[in-house]
Order: sequence, then structure tokens, then C-alpha cells
Amino acid sequence: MGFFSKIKRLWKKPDQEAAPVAETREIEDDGIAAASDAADALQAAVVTKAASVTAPPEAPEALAAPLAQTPIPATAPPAATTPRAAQAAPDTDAPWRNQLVLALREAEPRLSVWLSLVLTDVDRAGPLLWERLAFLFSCLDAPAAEAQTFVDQFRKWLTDMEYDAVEEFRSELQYRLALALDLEDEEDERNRLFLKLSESLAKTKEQIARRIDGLLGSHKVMDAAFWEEFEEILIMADLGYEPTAKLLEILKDRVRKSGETDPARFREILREELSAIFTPQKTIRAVNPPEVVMIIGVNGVGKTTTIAKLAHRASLQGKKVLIAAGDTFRAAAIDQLKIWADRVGAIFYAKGENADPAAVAYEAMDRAIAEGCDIMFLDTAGRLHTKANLMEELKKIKRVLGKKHPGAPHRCVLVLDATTGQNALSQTKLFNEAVDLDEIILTKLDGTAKGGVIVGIALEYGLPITFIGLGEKMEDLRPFSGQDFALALLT
Ligand SMILES: Nc1nc2c(ncn2[C@@H]2O[C@H](COP(=O)(O)OP(=O)(O)O)[C@@H](O)[C@H]2O)c(=O)[nH]1
Ligand SMILES: [Mg+2]
Repeated sequence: MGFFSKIKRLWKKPDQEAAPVAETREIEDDGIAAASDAADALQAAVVTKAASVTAPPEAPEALAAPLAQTPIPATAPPAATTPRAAQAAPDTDAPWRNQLVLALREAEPRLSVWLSLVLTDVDRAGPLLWERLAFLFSCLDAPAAEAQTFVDQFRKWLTDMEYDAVEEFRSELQYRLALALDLEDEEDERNRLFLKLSESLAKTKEQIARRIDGLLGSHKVMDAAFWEEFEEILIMADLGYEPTAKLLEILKDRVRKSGETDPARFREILREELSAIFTPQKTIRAVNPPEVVMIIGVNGVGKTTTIAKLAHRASLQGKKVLIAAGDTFRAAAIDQLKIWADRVGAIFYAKGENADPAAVAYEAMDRAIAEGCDIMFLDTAGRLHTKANLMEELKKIKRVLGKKHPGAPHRCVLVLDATTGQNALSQTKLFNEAVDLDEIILTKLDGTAKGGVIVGIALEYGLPITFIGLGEKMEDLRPFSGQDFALALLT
């Protein structure tokens, strides 16, 4: 949804009022937008409001609750910002419209706050919700067609997933809006994700952070006994022997150089060093479309669901997505992938059970190019008991893709299951040697005590960890931030 980046600029640079409004006009001149005058008015109001926000925000609930009863102020707003959304929408008399406009104008320009207001008095999916969403989009000057697509896709999703009550889908809705609005980096979403990450890491924290508490409580100096006990903690936390030795070396070196002996600052030092370990080197992101993402890993780690989650993200970001069924070993695997492709609105390519995976890759590549796709995800088989064959097959797929489309696969991604601890490390070694990995996605970090393995992988292989799986829902795959991880783990 391209227009959303313009809105983002509205939020980012509230003091530059003129430019975004002018750009909005451009969209209208192109004939894509079906914006109401009220939208301009609301945008202007939001810009003004954003510029003047100095006090801490009121809680969304506090704003949302009285919405239905909010009296319309006697003093009319200035002519330039008079909301007239009602003219553009059906059921123009609905009293909530004016109240919502006023509440939105008063609100801090944050997605969670806006969503709370929009969902006031909405308990379940139904006409009122669609109308409210459409209204929000019109207030944001969204091109009508894109707004409609968003609402249609969301409705289809709710039907597929059999969600009805707002509580069941509110989080997914916010996730979708954040992606569509390109707001995932905003404080709102980051906070939400950090909370989720902290919760998911509870058991790993128990394994590492609590023991570090004990360590710090029982040692007055960082001496040999201190390091020995710390080493034990790392081994127990599934870091692996070599990564543990590396991390110890890094920490000891730092402590030695600083001349620090008091363990008081140890946690902070550890947090900083962990963040540094996870900081990936800068790489060129630009690719010649379609971007080809090859997903590999052993059976059961979460490849297929991760593809669904990635495709969902890409689709919400407005990309045209193709999913290819390269795991041809079982018909059920193909069926499962097809269901996900349909749900997330992706094009699906399969050749059937036992088809040659390299041929699937080749033909899917053709299709992705012909359809003008932005991104293609290729699922692959993961039956490790035929190890040599599997690795040869993966190499061949890589070669074939590269012949068809220079640079493909642009990303060769290994999916690992955090709950397998040390196995995740040996799988990384195995696959990396065979097919040169570009990145790692670690699933099932939720509820495992073995999350420490992520540190081991980063230390041992230096591969970027791009996403982590924090649950089975579509919104539970999120970009990985080493800083957030270190902070969530050690606080
Ligand atoms: N709790 C949790 N479960 C996950 C996550 N990712 C995948 N799964 C589950 O892991 C199981 C295996 O996933 P699947 O995608 O079929 O694995 P594949 O064999 O590698 O394709 C499914 O039940 C998924 O729902 C995650 O991040 N958290
Ligand atoms: Mg699978």
C-alpha cells in the first residue's frame, strides 16, 4: 500500500504540514484516491495535533470509553479543519461519525490509540466494523481501492479463521494495519513486540537471567570461580561449548581491559556484548525482482508455517507473492501449503506429489516472472534420513534458480526450531556447509527454555537471524532485534 508511506511522513514530520497535503493532492489528481474533504481536514488536524503534543498520551482506553457520550463542543472547529466525512460515506446520520472525527482529532497520532477509538462499541466482526475501518481509511486519505482490498482481505481472513469477537482478532488487525501503514518500526508496535518477546522468553530467562542473579549475589569479584560458574550457566542454557568459550573470551577480555572487578556492572556488559553479537553486517538489500527466498530446514521445524507468515507479511506490505511447493515428498505438505497460500492471498505453484523439486523451482520461477511477482517463497523437503540426497537436491535447486533468474535465490534461509537446542547448532553446520546459508529464522522461541541457542548460532556462524517465531499465529513471526532480545533476556 504505497500511499501509506505518505501518511507515515505526516507522523514523522509533524512540523512540515504543507508538503504531505500537497502530495495527497497528487494522488487525487491521478484519480486513484477517493478522498473526502474530511480526510484532508482530519489529516491537517492530526498534523496540528502532533506538532503540539507535549504531554504524555492519555491511555487509549481513557479516550475510547467516553467516545459514545462525548458531547460535540459548542464552538465549531475552524473552517479549514471542519470534518465532513459524513458526506462521503453511507449512513451519513450515524452520530458516531462526528464523535469519532472529534475524538481522532484530539487523539495522539498513534496507531493503537486510533484503533481503540475506531473499535469503541464494536464487539464483533460485522457491518459496523467494516464501516468504521472504511471510515478510518477515508480519514487517512487512503485510495478507496486499496482500503477496500484491505477490508476484504481481513474479512476473508476472519471467515477462514472463524474469528468473530474483537478480542480474538484485535491484535491481528493492529498487526495488519501496522504493516499496511508501514508503522512496524514505530514505538507502538515495537513496545507490543517487546512485551510479547519478554513473555515468550520467560523460560529461557529462568534458565539464564535468574541464574545470573544467583551468580552476582554470591560473588564479590569477577575471579576464576566467577567465570567458571558463569560458563556452567551458559552450557546449561544450550549455548553450545564453542560459542560458550567464545562468549567467555569476549567478556573476560572486555573486563580485563576495563580493569573492572566488581560484578555490579556485569549484567550491563553482558547485554552490550550480546547486542553486538547480533548486529549483522550491512548487506545490499536491493534485488532484481522477483526476489527469491528459498526456505530450508529439517521436517517439523516450521518451514511451511514460516512461509505462510512471511507471505502474509509481504502481502500486507503490498507485494505480489508466489508460494511454490518444493516439498513434494508428501501430498499433505502440498495441500497444507496451498491452504496457506489461499488464506494469505498468494499465487500458488505446485506440480504434485513426488515431482522433481528442481523442476518445481524452475517452473515456479517462470510463473513468478510471468506474473510480475515481487517475491517468491520456495518450500523444500526436510527429510534428513536421506541426508546426502537432500543436500544434493537443495544444491541443484539453487543452481536451477540461478540459471533462470540471475541472483536467485537471493536469500537462502534456514529455519530452526529453538526447542531442539543443540540440534539447531548441528543443523546449521550441516546446511551451511552444503548450501551456503544467507540467514536464519528461529521458530518456537515461545515457551522453550532453550532460547539461549540463538546466541550460540550467532556466535558460531555469524549468520544474521532475521525473524523469530513467537507462536503459531500469523502475527507471531517478527523481525529479530538483538538489542531487544538482550534487553528482554536480561531484565
Ligand atoms: N509455538 C510455535 N509453534 C510453531 C512456530 N512455528 C511453527 N510452529 C508449529 O510447528 C509445527 C510444524 O510446522 P510446519 O510448518 O509444518 O513444519 P515443517 O515440517 O518444517 O514445514 C506446526 O504445528 C506449527 O504450527 C512457532 O514459532 N511457535
Ligand atoms: Mg512443511
